[in-house]
Amino acid sequence: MSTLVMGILNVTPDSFSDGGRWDTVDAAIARGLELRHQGASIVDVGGESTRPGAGRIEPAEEQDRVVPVIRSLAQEGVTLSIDTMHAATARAAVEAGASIVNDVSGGLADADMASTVADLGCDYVAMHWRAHSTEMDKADRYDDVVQEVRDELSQRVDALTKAGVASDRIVLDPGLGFAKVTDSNWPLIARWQDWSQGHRVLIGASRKRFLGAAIASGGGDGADPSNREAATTAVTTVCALEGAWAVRVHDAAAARDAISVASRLTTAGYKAR
Ligand code: PMM
Repeated sequence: MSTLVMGILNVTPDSFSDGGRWDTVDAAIARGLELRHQGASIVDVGGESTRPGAGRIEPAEEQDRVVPVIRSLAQEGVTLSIDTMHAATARAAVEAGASIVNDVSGGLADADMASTVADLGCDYVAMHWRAHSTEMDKADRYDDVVQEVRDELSQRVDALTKAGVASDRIVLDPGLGFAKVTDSNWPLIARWQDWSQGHRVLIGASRKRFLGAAIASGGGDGADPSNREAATTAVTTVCALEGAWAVRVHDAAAARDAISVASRLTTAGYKAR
């Protein structure tokens, strides 16, 4: 099956790349429909920013932001994931029509998450995570980043399955940019089969800082996240060639086109490792 596009819909005033753009319900619904039109098979709705240094918000405020948007987009037939670390928000979102819980903490931030997801019986994205946004850059300390991410994700899978989440419901994500400032990110993209342990894989590289650093090393201007789209699309192409389940992106049309190119190459005989 070809790689899916997960379009990012941050209903937040302060996300690093698109904060404040879709923070009214009507603007968010219009953006969700636009993402679908541009090729997103899934729209990922988030109400709490996880950009480096961001503070937490209460679940009630988060739900006020995301639930009306999810309810309306679900009525339009859009497949939705809820980007949350709060079990209560995961439940409210699934009850409003979301079918995937996307938890950047892999269940570490809320002790009720695993049992809630088991009860909901939905797909669950467990992302590699070490610390909240105010602390995460300091947690970029690895002897062997691929092995450590593999081990830490494996512990999350064990905890989730013990709580009753079906193993085939769990999607793994390396958490690019989370406790990974620049160089730690690349081996996780280059060698994702070495940490994914047979699970479906989601990669979220879109417009992140480590791409800015790569762009600068090639003489480009990567300081502004909006200049990182071509680099994002390059990562999407590799992910699609290598058979990732989905990519989480801001520009759904660019990802859709990159996946179409990868699919032609695969048909023409390109061999993934
Ligand atoms: N990155 C962000 C937010 N949520 N979820 C998953 N599964 N993977 C990611 O890499 C990820 C995420 C931060 O990016 P944003 O502020 O552009 O949403």
